[in-house]
Amino acid sequence: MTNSEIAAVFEQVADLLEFQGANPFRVRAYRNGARAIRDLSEAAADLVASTDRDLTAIPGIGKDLAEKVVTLVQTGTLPLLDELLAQIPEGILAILRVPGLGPKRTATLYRELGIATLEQLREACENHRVAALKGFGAKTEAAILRGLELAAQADLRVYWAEADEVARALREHLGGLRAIRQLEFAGSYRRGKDTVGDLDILVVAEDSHTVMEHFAEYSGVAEVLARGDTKMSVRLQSKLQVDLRVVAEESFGAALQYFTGSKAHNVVLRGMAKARGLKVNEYGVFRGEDRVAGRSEEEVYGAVDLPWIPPELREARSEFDWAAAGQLPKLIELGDIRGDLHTHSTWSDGLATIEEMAAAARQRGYQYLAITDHSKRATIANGLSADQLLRQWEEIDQWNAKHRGLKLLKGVEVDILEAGGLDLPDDVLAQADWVVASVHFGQNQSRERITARVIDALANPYVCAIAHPTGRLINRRNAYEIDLDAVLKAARGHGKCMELNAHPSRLDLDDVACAAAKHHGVPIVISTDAHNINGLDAMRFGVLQARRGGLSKDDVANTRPWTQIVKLLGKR
Ligand code: DGT
Ligand code: CA
Ligand code: CA
Ligand code: ZN
Repeated sequence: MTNSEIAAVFEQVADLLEFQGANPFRVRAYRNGARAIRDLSEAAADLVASTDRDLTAIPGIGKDLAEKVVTLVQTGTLPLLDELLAQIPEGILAILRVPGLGPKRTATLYRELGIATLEQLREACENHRVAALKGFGAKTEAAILRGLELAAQADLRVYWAEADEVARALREHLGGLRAIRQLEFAGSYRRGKDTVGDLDILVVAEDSHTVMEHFAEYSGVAEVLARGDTKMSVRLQSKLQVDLRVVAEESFGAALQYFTGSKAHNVVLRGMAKARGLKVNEYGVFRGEDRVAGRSEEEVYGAVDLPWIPPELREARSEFDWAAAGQLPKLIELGDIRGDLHTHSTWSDGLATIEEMAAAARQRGYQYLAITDHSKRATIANGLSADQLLRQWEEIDQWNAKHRGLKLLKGVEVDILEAGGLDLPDDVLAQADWVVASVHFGQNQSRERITARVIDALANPYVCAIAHPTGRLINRRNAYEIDLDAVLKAARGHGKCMELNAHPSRLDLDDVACAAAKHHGVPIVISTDAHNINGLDAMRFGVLQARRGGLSKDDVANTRPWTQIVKLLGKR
């Protein structure tokens, strides 16, 4: 079982317990456990297999959860989950996954209206019986209908990070085969798209039969969907489909280019080739019958007088213009990042202490780390009052006095209140090194209201960046209504940054919005929003999205030393 699968089981247990009205602390333990496992940098299954490692050493994993991880890894199932599933109508599970409908509301719908299937839910919304329920209303009802749509799409695509987990495991599995001479992943996964529909693998091999046999033996394969001479498709237990193609060595570059896509990018490339009297397909570039290119991607692009284009840019946006003008950006790399400016500790809803987070940041070679715990409005996240925050900052001062190399920044993630304004007074914010502001409440307000709240926050002299600026949760919640163009202009005017939240479920701002920020001259700050040590490793997902937005090192604030960021913000 992969970490994502284990985490999904814990999330499901938490949902079902909450649906039943179980003790909130017990529910929370499972949610924290899910987060801890999802953020692990190594496979939980490997930890279980090794004799000298203790799962309870992972913050958020106590003795009970550790045992459950072992059970899951060893048997693939969890008795507690089976028990819960037996007690609850089957359709409830699907309802629980509908964006905007938490376990509490699902329980109300079941109790009051007897809703136990998605179909019943849709019907009740369409007949406005949901709006009539106490605590629901017309807006919520409309949101549930939108959620039903989103849920239907969400079943089809996984987070890039999940696809990456599978891709790595498959690469390891196939890598052991001597018959394979070259292997690359193509498709949306190679382009670093935030979600992936299926995985596409290309191999050059001495003998395709052996490769296919070995592919089918991968332990995660649930079903072989199709098998031909050169192509094979399987469905994994996780439901993800994987296509494997065996190609000739002299066609490898052409096939890699073709199957990396995007389709829109390939259409443009084919058009350019045609204008030169050439034909491009997955076998090569041809003039008449003659193959003039195909072994490498460089050859293929070279045939139409273009430099090689990084896969992340291949979306038929600006990449061909840039390439033709010799102005492809030098894309940012993970190694350019010098610090993380949005993280949590045990002071609010994090699972690691300030000291532990600091040690982890040093291990990652960072120069600075901002601890940005929640402000008090975020009650469910154990948000801090002004007094608590000032005490925390004293502790940070003391830490800095004792350590060299890493600078810990006194930060806060301050809530932008529903009625406008910030959750902390200016005289407190003034004492922080770094302030991110975020909308957690009032997300259903009108576009005008939310935009005005965010622009007001940008105007506050102590706010440095807006965190996860659109509030989207991939596959689970649409972005709230916000005029991003107006927000970016305001950010530019006030000399502020915008966050690219690197968490795989957020990636907010997304690639297109990052490009827009660059266009407006607004620096992006890539932050992990880590709630535990391993959460810091999400940085690479953020960097990947930034690359898709065409960002270079200079476009990203936290590639600079801290003193330069201070200058950038015009702070003293
Ligand atoms: P996904 O899997 O939905 O996340 O997205 P992709 O981009 O990986 O799409 P997929 O797996 O259907 O195909 C992989 C690539 O192969 C795609 O990006 C471009 C290329 N390709 C596949 N089918 C066609 C086609 O009918 N025409 C063209 N021009 N290219 C295609
Ligand atoms: Ca694909
Ligand atoms: Ca495919
Ligand atoms: Zn946060």
